[in-house]
Amino acid sequence: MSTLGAIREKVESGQRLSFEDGLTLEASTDLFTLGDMANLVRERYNGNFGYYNVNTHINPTNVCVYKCDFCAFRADLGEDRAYVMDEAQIRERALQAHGRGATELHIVGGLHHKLPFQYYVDVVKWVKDAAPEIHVKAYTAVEIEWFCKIDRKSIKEVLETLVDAGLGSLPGGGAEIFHPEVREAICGAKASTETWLEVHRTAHKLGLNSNATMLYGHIDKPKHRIDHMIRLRELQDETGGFQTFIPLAFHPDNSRMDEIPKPSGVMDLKTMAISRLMLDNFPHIKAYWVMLGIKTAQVALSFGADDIDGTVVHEKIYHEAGAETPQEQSVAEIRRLIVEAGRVPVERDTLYHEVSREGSSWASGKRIEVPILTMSRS
Ligand code: V47
Repeated sequence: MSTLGAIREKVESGQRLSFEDGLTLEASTDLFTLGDMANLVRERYNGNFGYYNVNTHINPTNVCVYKCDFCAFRADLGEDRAYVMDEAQIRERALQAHGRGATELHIVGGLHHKLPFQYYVDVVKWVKDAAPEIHVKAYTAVEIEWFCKIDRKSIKEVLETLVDAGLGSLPGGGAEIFHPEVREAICGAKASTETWLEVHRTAHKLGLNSNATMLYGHIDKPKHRIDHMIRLRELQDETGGFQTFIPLAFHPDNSRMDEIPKPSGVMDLKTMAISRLMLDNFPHIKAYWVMLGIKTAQVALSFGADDIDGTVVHEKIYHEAGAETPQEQSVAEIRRLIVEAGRVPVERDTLYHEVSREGSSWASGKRIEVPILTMSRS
């Protein structure tokens, strides 16, 4: 077993941490040391910047063929709370987002038993037609696999069709926990680990960037989380296409795992710090305020995170699962929280270009350069 002292030496000299190092970090209760090491890496990669964006979510349908144990959002066909957004609603949401200055629409939803792939393609087209400047970050790898199944197409063909419709990048959802001991227990029916990774590999080869997530704080154990991060790190070594890692804290309410307590504040900050330390080739680590709560997200800016996501508006997946955060944060409030945490607020677009705003319009400027160091593999 490695020691925290030996790990600090590795971190300071930019050496890659091993699986065993990850377990040592997980076993430690020395939160300040973990945070301090993560902060070193965070500042090495992102200086003093604290990124945010102006975005909105659209969940086009909550009807889903799968019944993942952790999900409080899904509905069955014919259930009272089941819905499918139509063209007018999607266009209205895109126009509303545009009117509020959003640079990004985050679109994810259920895998509807009856909707054809064309509906999901049209959703992207309707948004781009209504608000051409908006970046569409849409459809998790799980949805992409579903589209392959219902339309008998390869991953590459599905992604190319969506790119032609206006898709800009892939969000990181659906990753949950890759280790089979956990994946099979909580969401065994949906896209396998290999498929999730293959979708992102294919997207990166097509020149699309994507994010990655990890759903923690349910039946997962330290070895599962470290294994998850190492699988992502290996794919990132291969493709370099991931932008941001987002550890997602499990919200139990209204799910089939509602007997499990929410992860604690210590676990949230530890997981953030360990993510920053293990994922040495990911440019960004996001503290998604919707699920962490705005107070923990703010503190996380000193525990490895450099980004707190966006204004959000219309979030359903967490709010159905008991998130008590508001639906929306104003830009002024996000900036205030970042400044108070001692960071310099930078509005970014989805691909980490700095956004400059003059009057009511916005323009993406230069890509924010992140000095990814070559890690020594020892
Ligand atoms: O894959 C579902 C998670 C994810 C619950 O890419 C739950 O920028 C906790 O991936 N408790 C979707 N988590 C959200 C997502 C995301 C969020 C923010 C930013 C980005 C990005 C991606 O939400 C799902 C699942 O892991 N989830 N139900 C729940 N009860």
